Amino acid sequence: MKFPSEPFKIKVVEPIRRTTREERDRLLREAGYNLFKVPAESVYVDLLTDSGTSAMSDNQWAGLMLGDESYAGSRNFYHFEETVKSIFGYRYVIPTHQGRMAENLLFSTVVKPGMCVPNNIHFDTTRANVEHQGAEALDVVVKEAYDPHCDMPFKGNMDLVRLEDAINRVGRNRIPLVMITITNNSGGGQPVSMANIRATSELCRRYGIPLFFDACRFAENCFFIKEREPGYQTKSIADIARELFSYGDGCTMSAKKDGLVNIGGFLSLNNAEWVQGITNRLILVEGFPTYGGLAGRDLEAMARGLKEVLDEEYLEFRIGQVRYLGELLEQGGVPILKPVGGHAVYLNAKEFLPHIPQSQFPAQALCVALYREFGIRGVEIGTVMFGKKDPSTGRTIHPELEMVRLAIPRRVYTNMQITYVAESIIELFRTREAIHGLAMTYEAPVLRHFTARFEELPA
Ligand code: P71
Repeated sequence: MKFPSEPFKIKVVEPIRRTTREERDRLLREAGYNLFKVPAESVYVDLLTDSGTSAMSDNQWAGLMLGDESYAGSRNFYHFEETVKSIFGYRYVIPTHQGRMAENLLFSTVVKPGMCVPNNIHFDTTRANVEHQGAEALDVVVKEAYDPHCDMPFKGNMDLVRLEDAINRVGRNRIPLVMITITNNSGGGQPVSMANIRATSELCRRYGIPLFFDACRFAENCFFIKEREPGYQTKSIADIARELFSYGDGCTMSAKKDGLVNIGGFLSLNNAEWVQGITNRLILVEGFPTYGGLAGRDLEAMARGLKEVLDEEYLEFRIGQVRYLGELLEQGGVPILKPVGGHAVYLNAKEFLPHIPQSQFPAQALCVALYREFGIRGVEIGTVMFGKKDPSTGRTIHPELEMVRLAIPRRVYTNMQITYVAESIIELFRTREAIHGLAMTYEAPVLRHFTARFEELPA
């Protein structure tokens, strides 16, 4: 295995600043050991998220200059609409400023209190938007998704037995739609197979329940299908996408991922009645239906990005770069979540820092150490983000997985910078005994990971 060579050359450079360990130590103290509070300019390699952090191509930048900023009927909207229809195949296209607005518009129109929406694993914003309607967000992914060592090709698959049980338990009238997240972000960026999507679709159609995709990373999912699923090796990514979406009735998308833009999203679907309700709400909270909270130039960049992301040379580089980081880490003995997904490598903090109990936030401690020693920023996905308080005892219930996600922005970092990340983490692994646990000194009542503060515990 080698690094796939970059299928682009660099035309514009954005300088990044190296900081000293002393400076980073001070910034960490000021931030209460919360990486969300560290200024991005003091980060050398920023792997906090792959969302909205892509580098646009010269073709996309050129498109910005062709933005038509008319209030109604901008030409960029028609280009965007035609592009989305040609890839996804649904009748109506509704632009939004990002993914969670597409979710909000859909769920506020079709989800009622007491209902249930099954998904392989709901992403945070999707879960929050379902629950905001007074409904249950039910995760029905295959059980292997929760085992960090289980290496299988389509670990994002829906568990069809659990899905059918849920339909029978809840009743089909209380399930307004079923969703599939491609790739399954919360399970490690794992893909869903075409066979599983087809079978889910058949099950949903048998019960008369619409099927929707959370399509943020659809091109990466299609690339895995081409690579791993028999019968797809000679098909184009566009053909695979067309087949995949033909099994559903609509999708939500944050174009900040596979749309290769810094802002943008959309909702696309076939149901005319739903579109009417969604459009009315769109006008109230987001904007007129031909711009939906975006500038004309943003729509143009998104249309061009959605075409570029289907390019196989790009995807081979993209998936290959993420995978190679995983392989370098494995060769160095670093415990990671297997297999490596499409957009990120996850460090297994429980195994990386076995001397730190989960009550002392090992994944957060690992994030802190990675930034302090090497200027690299990852994100904690563990007790800080998902720990819950037992309402009767007040004690924390720890999540099963304690991870640090290293999400790779698209087309942003060179293979040499990725090598620096791998070497740094391997070095940190060698000296892991020196890393101490943390105590939380402040937490907000909801979404505490964004604003929590910590103190370092003595050795
Ligand atoms: C990621 C994000 C961005 C994020 C959002 C919230 C907290 C921290 C980071 C966003 C997703 C996603 C999926 C599968 C919908 C959204 C929302 N992911 N579905 O992974 O991964 O999209 O941010 O455009 O509203 O860092 P939006």
